[in-house]
Amino acid sequence: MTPGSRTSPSGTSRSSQLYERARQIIPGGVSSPVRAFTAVGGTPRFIERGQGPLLWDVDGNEYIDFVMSWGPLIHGHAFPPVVRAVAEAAASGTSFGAPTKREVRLAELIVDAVPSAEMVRFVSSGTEATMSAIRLARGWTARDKIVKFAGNYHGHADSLLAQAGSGALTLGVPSSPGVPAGTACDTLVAEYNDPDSLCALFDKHGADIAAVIMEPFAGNMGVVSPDPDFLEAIRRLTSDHGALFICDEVITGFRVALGGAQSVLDLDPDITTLGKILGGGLPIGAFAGSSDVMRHIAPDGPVYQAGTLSGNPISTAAGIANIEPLHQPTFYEHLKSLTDRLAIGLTEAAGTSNIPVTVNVQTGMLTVFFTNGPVRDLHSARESDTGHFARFFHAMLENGVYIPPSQFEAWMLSSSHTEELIDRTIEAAWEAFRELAA
Ligand code: HOZ
Repeated sequence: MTPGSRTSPSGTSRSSQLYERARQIIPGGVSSPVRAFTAVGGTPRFIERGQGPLLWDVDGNEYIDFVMSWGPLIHGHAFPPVVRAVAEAAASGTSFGAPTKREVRLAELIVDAVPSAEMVRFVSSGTEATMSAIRLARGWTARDKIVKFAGNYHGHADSLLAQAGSGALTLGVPSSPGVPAGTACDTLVAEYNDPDSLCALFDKHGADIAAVIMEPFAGNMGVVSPDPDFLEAIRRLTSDHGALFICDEVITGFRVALGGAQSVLDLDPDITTLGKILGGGLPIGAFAGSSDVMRHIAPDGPVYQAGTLSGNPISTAAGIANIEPLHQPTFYEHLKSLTDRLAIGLTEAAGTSNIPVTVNVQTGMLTVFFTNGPVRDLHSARESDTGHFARFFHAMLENGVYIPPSQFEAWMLSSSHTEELIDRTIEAAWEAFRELAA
């Protein structure tokens, strides 16, 4: 079938059967909540394989993929250098629990690319990266409280699940049961893009705040960009009060630019967290910062952090193979032009339907909000009509385009999305908006 054409010649019966089986033995039938289509209804597609920008489900339906494993696949599915690197690494042993040359190479790639990174510690996921960064900040400052922003998501560690975005927001459990009250009370929440709300927290708790953690371009309440005065306030208030600034670049790292959002926005964080693209689709995370701060981690320093699979040889091999090609001089120019082409096309398609839509875009990522906007924080993101989103999602899926099954996530592009496929996606959106308006 032609990508972007109507799907389901053979329906979704195999996905439905697998979903039924899965739900008997896996909560919600999925290994991560937002995959379950809870917010949009219907049957999650069980995926058989991916190639470049395309996905095939177990019923043989073909999709243009804008989930891209939620971000890691900056070159598309089954990127040959990553596939080769994984095969070669696996053939030499899948894990050693001892240092390897590849860890050193991948750490060097990070230090070269990410402006604020002087030293790096590898972990196995983005959640572990943010969790460890918080512990490091607490150990460094000898303080307990942290500040996060409403609608930002930093993985599912206890201290970070307060007014959290992503699946937590999608499912309406932004502050999860199971987080001890004693932990929750050390997490303070300010409003994104609202320097006054951050200032108020520092006025009251300044001497107890270990760190402020933020998504430099938010991706987990949909794509939202920061105002310059908001960024300036974070750096000024953390510096003035002796707190650390943690920049969570798990999504934006290597996506919006080789040096991440901090290179685009001219930020100078104390700690940066990374994941996703860093592993090319294999599990990995990292946190990085100045040597001073990073040497506070064991065994150089007293803050304990460890992991059997940390710096895993297959993940680091995949990471190197994923990141080295990002140094091509026109890589990000090309990715930006594809993303802008899609954002403009989607905005024009929506314009014909009189359905209020705001498209927020950064290089390699965008979100279509069903509201007049502007969308600049959690409050305005929540103005989006999620009923319209659900209908749009299914119309796109039926037209062979697979986007995140939640209003509050980012569409992810890769260098493998050709202009032709972007234009087919825009055609599918015209059709979807026509259906919505009817
Ligand atoms: N937290 C991811 C989206 N921002 C979702 C991960 C997944 O479901 O795979």
